[in-house]
Amino acid sequence: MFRKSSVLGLSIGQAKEKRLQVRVEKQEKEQSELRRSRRAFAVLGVMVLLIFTIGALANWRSGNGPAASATTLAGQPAGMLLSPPPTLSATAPSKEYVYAGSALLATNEPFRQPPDDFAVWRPSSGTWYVLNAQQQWTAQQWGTNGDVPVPGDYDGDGKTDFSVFTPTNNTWYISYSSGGSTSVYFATGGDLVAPADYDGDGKTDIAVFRPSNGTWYIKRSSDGVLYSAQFGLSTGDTPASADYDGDGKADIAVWRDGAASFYVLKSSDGQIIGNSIGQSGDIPVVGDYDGDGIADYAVRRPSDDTWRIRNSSTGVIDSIAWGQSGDKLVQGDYDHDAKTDIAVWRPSNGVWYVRKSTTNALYAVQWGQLYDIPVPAPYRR
Ligand SMILES: [Ca+2]
Ligand SMILES: [Ca+2]
Ligand SMILES: [Ca+2]
Ligand SMILES: [Ca+2]
Repeated sequence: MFRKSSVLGLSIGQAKEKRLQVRVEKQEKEQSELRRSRRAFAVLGVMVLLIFTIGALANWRSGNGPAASATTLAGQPAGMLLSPPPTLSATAPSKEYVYAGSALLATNEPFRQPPDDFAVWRPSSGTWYVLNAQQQWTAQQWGTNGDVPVPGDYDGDGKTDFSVFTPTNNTWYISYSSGGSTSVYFATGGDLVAPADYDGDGKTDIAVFRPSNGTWYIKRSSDGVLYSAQFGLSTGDTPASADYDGDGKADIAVWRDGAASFYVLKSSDGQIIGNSIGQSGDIPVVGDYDGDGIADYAVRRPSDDTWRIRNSSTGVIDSIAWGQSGDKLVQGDYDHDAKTDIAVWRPSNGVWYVRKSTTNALYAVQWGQLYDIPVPAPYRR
């Protein structure tokens, strides 16, 4: 040992040290191999995950993509109910009911809707201008001249998304407030856009009413399935979707001008109800004016600028003159009391005239200019 070590020119101590060094080097080599194999495993894992994600995305795209819905939509014949009504979700009701014995005393909304922001969309530049209650404003370009603004909360994050519908190619373009965007081919020429949350999942559903066959086509956000229902006439009916039965789902509904009536297909039980109010020539201005969570039938008469609102909680019709000829109707909850406020926007001076439901007093705000399109909603930017 000594000699060998001597031959190598090493002392015993040096030899021990050398052996130790070799051992350490060997351990290091093993550890480095282990690290390499772990790295390889990690890379492999990431690749597998990536492949799955791409696959899932591809599936999602093919399941929800424009082509799929376009084909189905174009292929829908006119007629009666073309597919079964949406199934009621098993989720809890959106309200708390307060009882005294069997008598319903009140309903408490656990999640109060955010207030509507003053907002306009400028066709010339495709820009959205939003002014919130704190007088802070924001602007975002989305859409081009000729588009129809279709604001809604399509991603369900509680913030309205800047969105437009392009009639020339029947495509919806949505800029999600949560990030990203999408385009969906959904409609044919002559369709009237009617986005609302029909399946009650908190996300706005892309939807149209087709006057030519009196049929509604709804792309349900909850499962991406196309739902269609024949409801309405080819002439004189205007979409008036809202939640009239208070189950948290928008109901398919029309305002029939010739009959001066609203017709509603209730989401809760599939029953059809009719309700006459006002007269032919009136404009529907549905909203929850009494704040009971149920949409109120309401119309505004251009000839006398009077709003006629049937309060769902009492059945009483309020008649209130508000605005003047040429004003755009922009009812919404601007004072944040969960009650819709009567409101108009005047194109000539860009002023919003709001009748606050809290005090019935006028609240006027200048926001927007001639040729803008008012698009009030809770953008929360
Ligand atoms: Ca949103
Ligand atoms: Ca929905
Ligand atoms: Ca409903
Ligand atoms: Ca209000």
